[in-house]
Parts: sequence; C-alpha cells; structure tokens
Amino acid sequence: MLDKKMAQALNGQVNKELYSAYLYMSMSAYSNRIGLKGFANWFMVQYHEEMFHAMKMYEYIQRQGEDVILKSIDTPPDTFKSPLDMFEQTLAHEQFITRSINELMELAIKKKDHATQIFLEWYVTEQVEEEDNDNEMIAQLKLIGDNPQALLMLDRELAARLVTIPVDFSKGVDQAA
Ligand code: OFO
Repeated sequence: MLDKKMAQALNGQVNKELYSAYLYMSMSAYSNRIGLKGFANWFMVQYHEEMFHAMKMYEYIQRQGEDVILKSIDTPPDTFKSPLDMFEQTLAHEQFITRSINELMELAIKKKDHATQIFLEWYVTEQVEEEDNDNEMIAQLKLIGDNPQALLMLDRELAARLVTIPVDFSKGVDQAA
C-alpha cells in the first residue's frame, strides 16, 4: 500500500529517470558525431542503466497497487562544448537526482512507509556510485587537457564498458546474471 502523495512523488521520479536516459542518449549521439565512439558507448551504457532505474521504480509503484502515470519528457541539450563539459553536466545532473532521491526518502520517513524506505536505499547507494564515476571521469579529463592522443586512449578504454540489465526489475544491475 502506498500513500497517494508518495505514489505521486515516485511517479515524478520515473519521469526524472527517463529524462536522465534521454540526456545520456543525447550525449552518446554527440560523442558519436565528434568521432569518440568509446564515449558514445559509455553514455549508451548509462542510458540503459537509467532506463533500468526508471523501470525498477515503475515496477515498484505497480507492485504496491498504484498506477504509473507517464508524463512528457523534456528535450535534452544536443551539443556540448567538450567531453569534459559532458561529464560536468552529467555530475550536476546526478547531484540533482541525488537531492531528489533524498527528498523521496524524507517523504517515506515522514509517512512511516518502511517498505519504500527499504526500496529507496538501493537508489541512495547507486547515487554514491554514479557521482563517484563522474568525478573520476572529470579528474581524468582535466589531466588530459588538450592532449588528443591521451583523449583517444581514454576513448578506447571507455569502448569496453559493458552492462547487463536484468529482466526482473526488482533486482539490481549487478544481480543480472
Ligand atoms: Fe544516474 O541515476 Fe538514475 O538518474
């Protein structure tokens, strides 16, 4: 059973996760356009992870007997100044998502909704990992600076990023196998 306000807030988060997916798909398209296929792969993997975040919440809302109400998704930016700019925008977006997850958790605590608190813990942990990944990428790109050879080496490394998304959305990405 979900409180109506909680269900509405979770539905709002589904929309934010879908926007995240859309944003990273746009970054993937831009990376491909400027010849950085490894970055394009990194962001496409991120797109799949975000779709998983949205679907995990979608599944939880329904499992708690509430309706999923989909709203329109905002248009993401389609050009970026540089790979560093993409990752700085990614980090800023993830910090916004972290604040949003924290607000959901605060609402669940206020409503004494223990099931939703336990459910949201997965997202709290996930956000720490996401921000850490982005900070690492920003640090590496700052070290690379204007060195195209080093950028191409990083691009090759990012081409190897893989993801396995479980069909059972109640699981985590790392539990897919
Ligand atoms: Fe990137 O964690 Fe969901 O949005």
